[in-house]
Amino acid sequence: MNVNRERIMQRIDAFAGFNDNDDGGISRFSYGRADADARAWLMQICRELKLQVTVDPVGNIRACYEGVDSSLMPVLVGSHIDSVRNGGKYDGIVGVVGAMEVLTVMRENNCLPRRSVELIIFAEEEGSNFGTTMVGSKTLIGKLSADDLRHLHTEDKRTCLEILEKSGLDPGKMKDFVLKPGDIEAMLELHIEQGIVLEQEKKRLGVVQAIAGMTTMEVTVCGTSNHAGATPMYLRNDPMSAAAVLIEDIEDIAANHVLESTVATVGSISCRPNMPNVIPGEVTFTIDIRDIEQDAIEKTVAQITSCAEKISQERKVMIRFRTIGSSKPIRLSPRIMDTVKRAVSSCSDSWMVMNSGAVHDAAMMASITDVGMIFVPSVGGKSHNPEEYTDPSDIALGCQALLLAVTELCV
Ligand code: HGY
Ligand code: MN
Ligand code: MN
Repeated sequence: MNVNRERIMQRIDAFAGFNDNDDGGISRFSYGRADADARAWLMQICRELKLQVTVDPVGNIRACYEGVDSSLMPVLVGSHIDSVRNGGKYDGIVGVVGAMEVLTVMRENNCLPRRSVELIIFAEEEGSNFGTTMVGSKTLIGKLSADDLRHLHTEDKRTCLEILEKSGLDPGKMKDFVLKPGDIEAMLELHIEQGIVLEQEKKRLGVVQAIAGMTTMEVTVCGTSNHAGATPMYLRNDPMSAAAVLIEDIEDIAANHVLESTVATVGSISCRPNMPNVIPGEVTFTIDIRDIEQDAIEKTVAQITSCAEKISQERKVMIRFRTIGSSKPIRLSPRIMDTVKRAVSSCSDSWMVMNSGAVHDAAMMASITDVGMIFVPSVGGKSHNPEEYTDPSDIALGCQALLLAVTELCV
């Protein structure tokens, strides 16, 4: 059986058409208009493939290709369709279209797998609405409860519950959908690497062995708001300058004082009252800390908070931290890695075993089943921006490897 490269690229381009943005990149937040249109289009194709489509109370989609023996647990294959703001057209979508292609080819060949194969689309993987990544998969495995969702809100204070209910979803019913160990045979996710390793190593496919963990924190620096012109420098408790010093320390800690694999990013910042002629009263920013080793993440947090204490005393500002979300690093299942290695080696000898610096829903699903991931190269290592690009021949190769891996697991 072979995947159809032209159909794969047509579907990737079709998803790019579902976009709430008109300035170059893709913005398709879960529960938004473009997301709703993309989901409707995807579910239509699933119905045409005679798959049984279900949407759970937080918006995860599952489309089942019935297996012969219903007593066997299914194999899941999929990814996410939501995006960051002004992102690229391949993040998540390559895995979704890859999974669609697997089920399409199976249907075209009248496959009768022993186990059912389910396409799965996770809602709110990017966390673009609420700042917490992987909300769909975290609720699916019971890591987030309906009650936890009550505390999630958008920048303009719309609550997660409000947004889900507006989309016709009822997260209170999620407990009937939570998956536990033994419910699923395995899960596979094809994804763009979003880094530069495959390109540097001149490899076309990656077999993922570990996925980084992450801690996302919100930092609030409180000082004294005052007149920008009449307040002499020696009389200021300026939270913006204090934040600037701390942000520089954050970069230095991650770059030089933990592990080579440690990364930390200040990706969003705001201040109040946010006026050119007013010394701010308060500055708030986020830190996204990641590593393959959990103790490196904890060490980074500890060093950042001790720098903050020093700055707080020297500059007479108050600095407080709030953890917005976290996920531990995971090692992927050796059993599934072997399946993936067999699949990729049948497609090409240009492959390597590697880590993922990005987080993925597969990392959440690893707590209830064995997971495997296949990477395809990101040109220039670019992702989460409109220049994100992967060569169609690499995408088709990744889809072919995914087809072979799924076939091995479900027959
Ligand atoms: O942030 C990430 O690693 C993923 O793209 N959500
Ligand atoms: Mn992704
Ligand atoms: Mn992403």
